[in-house]
Amino acid sequence: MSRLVVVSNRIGDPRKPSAGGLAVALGQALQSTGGLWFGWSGKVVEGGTPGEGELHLGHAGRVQLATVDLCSEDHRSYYLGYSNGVLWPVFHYRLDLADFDAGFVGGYRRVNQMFAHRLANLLRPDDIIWVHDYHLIPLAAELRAMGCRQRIGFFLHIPLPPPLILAAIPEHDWLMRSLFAYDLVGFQSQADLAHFSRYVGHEVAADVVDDHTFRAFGMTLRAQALPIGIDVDEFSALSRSRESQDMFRQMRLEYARRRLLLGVERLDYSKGLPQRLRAFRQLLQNYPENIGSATLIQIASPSRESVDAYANLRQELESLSGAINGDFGELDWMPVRYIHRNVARRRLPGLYQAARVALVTPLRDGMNLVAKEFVAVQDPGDPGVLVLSRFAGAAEQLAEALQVNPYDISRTAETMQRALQMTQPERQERHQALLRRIREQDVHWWCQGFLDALVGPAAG
Ligand code: GDG
Repeated sequence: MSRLVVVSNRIGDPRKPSAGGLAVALGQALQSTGGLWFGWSGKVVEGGTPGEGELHLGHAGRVQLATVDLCSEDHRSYYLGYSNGVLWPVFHYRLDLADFDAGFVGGYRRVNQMFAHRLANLLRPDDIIWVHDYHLIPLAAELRAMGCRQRIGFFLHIPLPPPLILAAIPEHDWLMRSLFAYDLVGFQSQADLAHFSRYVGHEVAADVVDDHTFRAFGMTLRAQALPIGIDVDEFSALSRSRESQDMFRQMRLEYARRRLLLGVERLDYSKGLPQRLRAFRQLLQNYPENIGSATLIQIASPSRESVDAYANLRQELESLSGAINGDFGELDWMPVRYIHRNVARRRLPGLYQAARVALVTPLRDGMNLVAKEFVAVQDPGDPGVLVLSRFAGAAEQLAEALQVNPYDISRTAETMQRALQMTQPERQERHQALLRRIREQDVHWWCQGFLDALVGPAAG
């Protein structure tokens, strides 16, 4: 059997429960083939030489781990600058937040070249290579330039925007051409795949052989929409842990007379947090029966704090939640509990179970796993309600959620009210359908589906 090689910007230790479903699923696939996981070590070396990170080799069970350090200049240009200052905002439709500083792309390319060099020395001829996410788009092209002929697949975890938004990136043609060095490219949703098809059809006049096969630059690429899932059993098992149950009991006790609405995400401008807080304020204004009762717990775990847009967002959220509490709060009730800290993964299921409504209302999201985690741990007899943005990739699969346009503040408030008032039979019916879908299309289905497509017949 071929060995699986996974390449991602950050690598996780698949043996740690804190690793999360993706690391666990990839870890299982890697364990079964005695595979290799390659990526950035997470270490930034002050004053090191650009493009010359040190390689470290280690093991996690049967999985070989290979990590590379970044010097501060590479971290600045490849990670903060191009990946998170250009690709992340543009791919989330936020041209206004993109910093097209010409210097960043050089660092992005240099680090991809360095990763390719370090990785190429570790490869075997029959390896299957699976590259993850926007940090590493040109990796296969760099590997091919060095003579690597292995099967290489790429999965984009974030959305792919429509062609005219993509075309705002000065290097868009180079990036998209780089994708043709892969044998298979996976997207989260049909919408992303449609954008890709339109881009290559119009911008590079690719020969669109069929819905999944594209020919350009003398290369043929297969592309597929394959929505990522969660490990439902692993996450349900986590809900039975002592920490999770303690959390659930504590929240139920503390909020016995209240109704909890919950948001959990990294603090990121793609997640629609200010809009959500405004909609919650309208809920209190328009439906005053919620005053003294509805409580929004918003966990916004720290993320990319050295990128300016994130610091501004943090200020905006602090000021919005402070204003709502000031305007509506009472001595024994605060409407918003805004927590800018990470919550231990083992406690999350208990929090999800205590919530009557989950608010998953990103402005744009590749998939959104929080929506699926919430569904996974609800009590089927008395489940909570999922309010989901139509702009999350998950909306294509989770049609039975209450879907909203997060830019439409008053309709979102109305939907929050509808969620709070939903009858038990309707909640049960919707939850049953959602649970079935996330079970059928879980993370193992996703992982196997991608690998089967990658090792299937060559595109030529
Ligand atoms: C990218 C794409 C796509 C959140 N806060 C805490 C915490 N989390 C965990 C959640 C969930 C994960 O982080 C977040 O995953 P999402 O999918 O919601 O969002 P991104 O981080 O933006 O992920 C996204 C995903 O990649 C996978 O392809 O779905 O669209 O943007 O698992 O539970 N975990 C802990 N404490 C927190 O405070 N422990």
